[in-house]
Amino acid sequence: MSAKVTITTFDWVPEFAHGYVRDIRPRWALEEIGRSYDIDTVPVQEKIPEHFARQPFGQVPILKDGDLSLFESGAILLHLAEGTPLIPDGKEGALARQWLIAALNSVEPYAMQWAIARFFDKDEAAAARFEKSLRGRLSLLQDALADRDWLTGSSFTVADLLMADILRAPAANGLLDDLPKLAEYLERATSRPAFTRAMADHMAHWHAADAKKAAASA
Ligand SMILES: N[C@@H](CCC(=O)N[C@@H](CS)C(=O)NCC(=O)O)C(=O)O
Repeated sequence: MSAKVTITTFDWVPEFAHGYVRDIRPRWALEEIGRSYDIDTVPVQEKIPEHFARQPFGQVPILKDGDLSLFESGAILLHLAEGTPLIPDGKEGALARQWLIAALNSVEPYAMQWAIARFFDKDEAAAARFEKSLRGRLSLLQDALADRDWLTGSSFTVADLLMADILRAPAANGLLDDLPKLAEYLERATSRPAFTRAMADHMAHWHAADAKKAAASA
């Protein structure tokens, strides 16, 4: 029986970030493997030294597992998934690690530069340029997936969890509309009960944070 772990996330984020803060990744993984967890928070508005001591860039998520404190959602996912069906044995496990790194290194940067230009900088010309390169990446990803259900073959792995999470924002903005196989892949991943539970808890956290903020300023 594994010990309970703690995910650290922010104490509040603006509404546009609800659903997308990366604590959803360890939440989802923990739901998949049936491990319970606690949530604690760090202040988002005035970041504290204790936060930077655990996450040098002042970001979330951070995981605490016994006396181990880990940052980087990819490293956290690998840590949680090792020894569970999220990383199968042998060759398929190597492929799962490969695809997890591909998600982080070969897909997420394209999604991030598009999201930053479009939603943070509101720079339409840059957003259009980055959207074009993101669409190119997504199309290649769909080709690579071919007719498989999951990236490594027939079983859902930690790589699918991460890749699907990265695809959610582009999909919500229509970028998968002309990529039906990738859209079906995302739907397959996010219709898993573990994702539904993780997302419900993630959203409940932000709604409680909003209510607390409103009460404090009343
Ligand atoms: N590469 C990091 C990125 C973490 C990240 O961007 N976290 C966002 C929330 S989803 C954050 O903390 N943003 C606040 C900031 O960068 O100051 C990871 O995957 O853990």
